[in-house]
Amino acid sequence: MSHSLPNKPLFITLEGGEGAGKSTAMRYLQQQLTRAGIDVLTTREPGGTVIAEQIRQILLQKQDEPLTIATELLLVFAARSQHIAEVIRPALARGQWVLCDRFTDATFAYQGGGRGVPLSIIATLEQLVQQDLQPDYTLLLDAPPSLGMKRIQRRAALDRIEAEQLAFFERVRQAYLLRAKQAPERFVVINSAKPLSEVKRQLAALVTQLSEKYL
Ligand code: Z5A
Repeated sequence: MSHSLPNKPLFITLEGGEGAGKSTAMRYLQQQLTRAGIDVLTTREPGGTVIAEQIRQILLQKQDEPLTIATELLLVFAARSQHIAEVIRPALARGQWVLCDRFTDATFAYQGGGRGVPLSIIATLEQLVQQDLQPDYTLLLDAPPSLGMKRIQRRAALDRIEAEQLAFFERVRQAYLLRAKQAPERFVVINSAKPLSEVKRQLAALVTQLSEKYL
């Protein structure tokens, strides 16, 4: 565990493939952090503001006109720019911790690993849109894509990205794992193929560690 100062509100992101359990983990973490007396704001990407949620619709809806890879990449960062300006920075400035379901690691994983966009291009857009803003911690919920897909197949319909082939999600997973390896001080990797009770046990331990360190 790294870097940030005590009493500084933390910016924590959750990442992982489809059905890895991010939303479930986020609800649980929010509960635990609130119980520890921390004022926490939860949000998600793409989305989190009115305009960013409109962009999310374009990104996820299946439409007759295919989105080019460049359009997808630019839309993801356009939504992020709104989200940072309207939600993330103001919350941190007010002293709230921010829990965000996906952030720029998702762009490196999906647009980089999945679609093959050169990582240097993503890094340039990251610099433009985020400047000095980086997550303090990133929880990577990691599970084989076949398991995640099985978990979400109970849903009514898959969105535009969920409808990709398994090989795409394998590349996404490997890109996430590489990011985690490259920044071990920021990433906490949780094996989310394990039963939910075990995942929650690890999340609770993390909350204890964070509150001891930062409160
Ligand atoms: N995207 C992108 O391409 N580039 C970017 O920069 C960004 C995003 C930011 C929207 O993501 C899409 O945007 C996403 C990437 C792309 N791709 N797609 N599609 P999203 O986060 O809104 O949607 P998602 O990834 O599809 O999330 P999800 O399907 O909701 O998955 P989840 O939140 O990780 O899973 P969950 O809802 O918590 O759990 C799924 C089910 O599994 C549920 O029934 C749980 O009860 C169950 N579950 C969870 N954990 C367990 C364990 N441990 N054991 C057993 N069962 C479990």
